[in-house]
Amino acid sequence: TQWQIAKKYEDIIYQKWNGIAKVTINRPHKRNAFRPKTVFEMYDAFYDAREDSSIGVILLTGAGPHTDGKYAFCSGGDQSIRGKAGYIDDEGVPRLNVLDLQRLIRSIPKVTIALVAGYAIGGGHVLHLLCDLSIAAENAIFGQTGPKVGSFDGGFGASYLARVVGQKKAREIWFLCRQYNAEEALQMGLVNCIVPVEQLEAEGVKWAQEVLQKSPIAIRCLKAAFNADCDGQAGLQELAGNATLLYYMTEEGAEGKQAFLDKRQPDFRQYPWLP
Ligand code: 2NE
Repeated sequence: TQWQIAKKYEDIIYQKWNGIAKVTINRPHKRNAFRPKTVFEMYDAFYDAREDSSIGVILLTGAGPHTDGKYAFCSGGDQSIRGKAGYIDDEGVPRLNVLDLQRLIRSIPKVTIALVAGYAIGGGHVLHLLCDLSIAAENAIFGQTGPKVGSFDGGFGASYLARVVGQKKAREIWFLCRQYNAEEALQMGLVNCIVPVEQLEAEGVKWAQEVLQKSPIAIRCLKAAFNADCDGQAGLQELAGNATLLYYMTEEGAEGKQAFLDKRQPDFRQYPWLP
């Protein structure tokens, strides 16, 4: 792979190659904990990937190993800048902007794949959870810490986790704040496969290339359908948005618009009332 830098950022590395975008959290000295700036940059990169029609798959990963040899995907919110009402940005504003990023990852009509080496902890664990697929390195470690560090994620972090691993396991993960290795994560359906750490990116690229050979509209509708089952009216909006997109692409849909522009009555009689 010959990754090309797509845009320069401070806290992340954003690259593209052959239909794949790669977002790398680049704060290894903090186990890739995110501050508001990190999240704004990730949001910007994911938004760019969403807008770029040549991109079908987005890989999310963490830079590493750090100088101490340890790997991390992401260790959640940067506790050193956590203030009284959120994570403090450069202007002194307290933020929980990772929630915006969560929704974007969830609804982006492309396939997101988390490549997890080392720690996926706290809000970092939720980010991998929200990706469509997760590939773990053998050294991956998963867990939530909220109740230990005075935080919690009662949104996707609780309800979607329970959808993925089941209610009992999700409650265990949050109530006991244990750490789980890659094998345990695979057993509970939290990751799709495990590979040696040196093969992690190659495996992610391989999965991405398989996805890229598939029909973009089929994939986007399936992603929206999987989301709709869990996401209430927001999920239905996503799914219905895809139905509208497909309708616009039909002659029948175009006739309505054309008739308006032509200042005539629309002629829908040529289109069948299918069974
Ligand atoms: C990730 C973990 C388990 C790694 O442990 P270990 O022993 O391998 O590393 P160590 O020494 O703890 O960390 C290395 C350096 O990274 C910093 C540490 O402070 C340390 O810095 P120095 O002492 O070398 O200067 N570091 C690691 N994680 C950090 C973090 N999240 N914020 C700031 N600095 C961090 C271990 O480090 C750990 O448990 N980290 C904390 C995990 C955590 O509790 N994250 C926050 C959860 S809450 C959250 O993310 C959240 C939410 O619940 C709701 C909304 C939004 C966010």
